[in-house]
Order: sequence, then structure tokens, then C-alpha cells
Amino acid sequence: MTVDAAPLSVVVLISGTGSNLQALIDASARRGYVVHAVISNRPQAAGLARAAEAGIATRVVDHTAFSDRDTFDAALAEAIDAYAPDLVVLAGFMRILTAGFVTRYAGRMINVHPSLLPQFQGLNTHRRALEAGVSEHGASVHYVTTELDGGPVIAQTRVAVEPADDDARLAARVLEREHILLPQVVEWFAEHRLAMREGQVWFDNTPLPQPLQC
Ligand code: NHR
Ligand code: GAR
Repeated sequence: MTVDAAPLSVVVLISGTGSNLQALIDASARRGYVVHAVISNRPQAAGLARAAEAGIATRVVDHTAFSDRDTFDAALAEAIDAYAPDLVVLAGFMRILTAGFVTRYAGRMINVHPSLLPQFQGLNTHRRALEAGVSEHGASVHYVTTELDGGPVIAQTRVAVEPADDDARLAARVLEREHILLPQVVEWFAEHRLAMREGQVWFDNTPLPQPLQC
């Protein structure tokens, strides 16, 4: 068996709590990747303290300090590239990224989104799922492309909607599953099992007919 010289290097982008970041940190040794740095657009994001606690480098690129999205994204790219990561993970990152930025990281940037894509792209997914009366909800990990929450979906996790669910209760159950889903997908990157080719997900050198289920 051959072993890679270096584990997959990951930079995680956050805006808030960072529970998905924590799940990534906690699973990293076991799953063959390293969280090299954590970057937040919000100075107060609780996830920054989680990273510091784990001895991981942190950076803040505060979007309110920039006059437009292009200059913010340029500063963000500079902060990321200082770590030369193999993979960029959006984990509760709340800023829409410009086409130029997305193109720079094509095929090596993923997002965890709290819905069964292509359902409920955008924000407030749990409330919208309840309003729509769906019986099943969940989360997806997808490649980030210029189409917001529209990039090819790598994997999903499904959660049954229960009669007693409100927004918060459903969100909490989905989030628990995100914490399993996201480290699993990053492990597949570390094992070189994933690629995006011609706008499709390839897994083990085969185009995926549908998202993997976790
Ligand atoms: N950027 C691109 N180009 N493509 C994607 O698929 C992206 C992306 C940036 C973020 C995450 C996404 C989610 O999982 C994501 C995917 C923020 C918004 C949003 O409306 C929408 C989707 C996502 C993240 N943001 C507002 C904005 O004006 C700000 C909202 C806020 O600050 O609270 O950027 O849901
Ligand atoms: C997660 O549910 C994530 O899927 C979602 O925000 C939460 C972040 O939680 N992402 C988005 O809504 C992106 N627009 P966390 O900070 O505890 O990981």
C-alpha cells in the first residue's frame, strides 16, 4: 500500500457557530486530512474560538470593510492562497461569492447546504421545507459553482419530517447529520475518490448517476 506524503490540506470558511467546523476538526486525524486554517467574514463568529482552541490558524476578512464583492473576494482569495489548500470548504459561510472567485477554486471548493438540493436553494431552508409540507428534508454537499447552491451534488443525508417539528427542531436534527456527512465527503477527497468533470461529479472514476447517500 502506498501512503500520500502529505494529508489533504483544507481551509474552512465560516460565518458563525462553526459546529460543522468542529465536526471537521474532530474527525480530521481519523479521516486523513488537516484543517490548515479557518477564515471568517464575521469577526465575532464563534467558530474562530473553536479553531484557536484546536491550535488552528484563524483569519478574519470582514466583508463590511470592503466596498464591493469583487474587492472582498480578492482579499478572501489572498487569505486562502497563503495556505495553498487542496480543498476549500464552506461550512455555514453566508456570503455569495463572485464568478471570478468560484472559477479560481473550481473543482476544489464545496459547500454544505441544509436541504435536499435541488429543493430549497438559498436561505431559510428549514422554514421553507415545513411550509411546503415535505415529508423528507436533509442536507447536501455540493461543488460550488457560479450558480448559487446549483453546483453538482456529491452527497446527501435524509431526515424524516416529524409532526412536532418546528424550524429549530428540524434544523437541529439536520445539523446532527451534517456533522457526519461533511467529514465523510472530505475523507473521499483525501482518498482522491472525487472529481468534478464537465459539470458532473465523478466518484471512483465513474460519473455519479445520483448523489451518494450518507
Ligand atoms: N457562492 C456561489 N457562487 N455559489 C454557491 O453555490 C455558494 C456561494 C456562496 C455561499 C452557501 C449558500 C448556502 O449554503 C454558498 C453557496 C449565502 C447566501 C446569501 O444569500 C445564499 C446561499 C448561501 C450562502 N447571502 C447573502 C449575501 O448577500 C447574505 C446573507 C447574510 O449575510 O446573512 O451574500 O445556503
Ligand atoms: C448549517 O446548517 C449549514 O448547513 C448552514 O448553516 C448552518 C451552519 O452551522 N449553511 C447555510 O445556511 C449557508 N447559507 P454551523 O456554523 O454550526 O456549522
